[in-house]
Amino acid sequence: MSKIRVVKQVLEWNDDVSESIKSITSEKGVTIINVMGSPGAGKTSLITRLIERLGDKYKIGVIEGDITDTIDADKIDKLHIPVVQLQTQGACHIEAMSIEHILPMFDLDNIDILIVENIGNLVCPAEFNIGEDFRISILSVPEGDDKVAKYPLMFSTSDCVVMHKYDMKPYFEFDDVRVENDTLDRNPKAKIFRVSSRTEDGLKELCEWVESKLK
Ligand SMILES: Nc1nc2c(ncn2[C@@H]2O[C@H](COP(=O)(O)OP(=O)(O)O)[C@@H](O)[C@H]2O)c(=O)[nH]1
Ligand SMILES: [Mg+2]
Ligand SMILES: [Zn+2]
Repeated sequence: MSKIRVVKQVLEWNDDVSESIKSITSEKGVTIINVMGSPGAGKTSLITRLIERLGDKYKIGVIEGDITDTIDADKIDKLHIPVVQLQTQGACHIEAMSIEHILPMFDLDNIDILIVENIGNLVCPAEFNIGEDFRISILSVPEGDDKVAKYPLMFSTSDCVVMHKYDMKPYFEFDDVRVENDTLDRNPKAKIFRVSSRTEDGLKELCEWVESKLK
């Protein structure tokens, strides 16, 4: 019988680090939310709205994941929220090791919710647990109603799917029922919200759901 030790690169030790982040945040009562979606789906806009609506009641911190620059972190900083910009320098997803490294930069005794804006990408961010308590995936109306079927992993591993920019629906052939069915077929427990960060429709319901998921 073979005694060769086998280690599966990255994903296996990524999960170990993810679990160690979870034990730290459990002790500190911090809820980590992993926000994923394409570039331009409205991740930063939605996070801003969540901060506006929940920021009086909860202490919120943000990790902004981007390939380069501090454009999104600058926006969050204006809200007077503790924020760290993670620059992946080309990598197209966030790994748990980066979150583990950044976590001590926050005063976790004074954070209830840590929101992570993942790299804009519908593919590999979904493959990496980052110590999150739950995942919100955003699919905006202009991206098209076939994206759950074409990029199933992200939507099937998310606790919540936001159909975003819902104010744009009259201008696109976007079948919201198809998105809902494509999601629920793969992920029957997913919560689905139709939201506009512009008109703020649907935000109240989303915020109530987020609150129900906090530690
Ligand atoms: N019509 C409409 N535009 C939105 C909405 N949310 C965001 N946007 C716009 O979409 C663009 C990308 O938003 P951003 O939040 O930067 O997306 P991110 O790249 O996913 O973080 C910006 O021009 C926003 O003003 C929305 O609910 N409705
Ligand atoms: Mg952004
Ligand atoms: Zn990637």
